[in-house]
Amino acid sequence: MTKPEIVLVAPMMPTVMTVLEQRYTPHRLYEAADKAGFLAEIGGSVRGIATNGHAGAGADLMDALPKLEIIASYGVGYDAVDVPQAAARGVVVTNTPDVLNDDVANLAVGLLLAASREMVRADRHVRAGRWPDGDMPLARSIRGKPVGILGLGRIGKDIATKLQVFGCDVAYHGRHEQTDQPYRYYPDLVAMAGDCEYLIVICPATPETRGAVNRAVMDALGPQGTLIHVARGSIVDEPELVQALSEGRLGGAALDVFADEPRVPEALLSMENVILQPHIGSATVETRQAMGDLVLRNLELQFAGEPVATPVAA
Ligand code: 8YV
Repeated sequence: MTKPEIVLVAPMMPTVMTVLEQRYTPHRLYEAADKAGFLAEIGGSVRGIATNGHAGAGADLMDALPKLEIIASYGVGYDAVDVPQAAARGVVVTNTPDVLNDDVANLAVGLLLAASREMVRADRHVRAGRWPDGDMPLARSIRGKPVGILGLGRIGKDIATKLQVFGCDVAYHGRHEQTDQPYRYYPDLVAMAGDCEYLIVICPATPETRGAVNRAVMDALGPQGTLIHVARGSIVDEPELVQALSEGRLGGAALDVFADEPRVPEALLSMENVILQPHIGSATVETRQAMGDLVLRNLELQFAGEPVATPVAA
């Protein structure tokens, strides 16, 4: 039997790629210099796309693949996939929910701890040989501190559970109150930010959440407040963030995601009160393997004519 043909928009980890190569005929779009020419050559027989949360899949790519059945994305956020276009063509879209909750939540909590204890600044203090000249200023404890979570979804709930172990006072904002959750709900994001010392952003990127963390939210969080961002760059107004930090209207930030990755605003690079990460929320061997396994499972089910495991709602 001939193997189904797949377009790979971005690579996955090597163990996943090995299985993919055994089962399918992969076409590596990310290696092609002339992408349009490459697609014109192989596009006619391709039945699937494997992509990731960053690269996604747009209508142009779908246009080049008339036999396309499935877009399997290696990530939970699917804002870079044109889901309405896929739905209009009867193309199934899948993502990798749940399997990455633990590690993304760990990064968010790790950033909160690192920011509150100034761990990155302390590391620089030691490396620069400044310790013999004096101790670091005292940092702040997180016990009892109000932490607001923007987006109490799967990962947000995991973050909240973990923060309870540290004794934080957890609140959340989202579209709806979740009455089965023990945390305080704020229908208004600015009001929550005003009452919190830390704001953790972990909601999906949608047209509604674009720029949701704006100047008013940052000013409400204030000079004693820290923004922790592990969702998508588009949710935070990045130029406003840079300005709020440089003017001292916002106390600090710990950022894993940016508006134009892998580019990071120059001004952030020299700020002592900012921690920068290169979008590594799900980047562990175990989680990336689990994400890859789910991509493989969805492709397998689709080509077996069965319902996929984790479809995205159109
Ligand atoms: C990945 C992510 O960075 O799941 C997401 O939405 O942002 C991440 O897990 C990405 O999709 C993998 O390349």
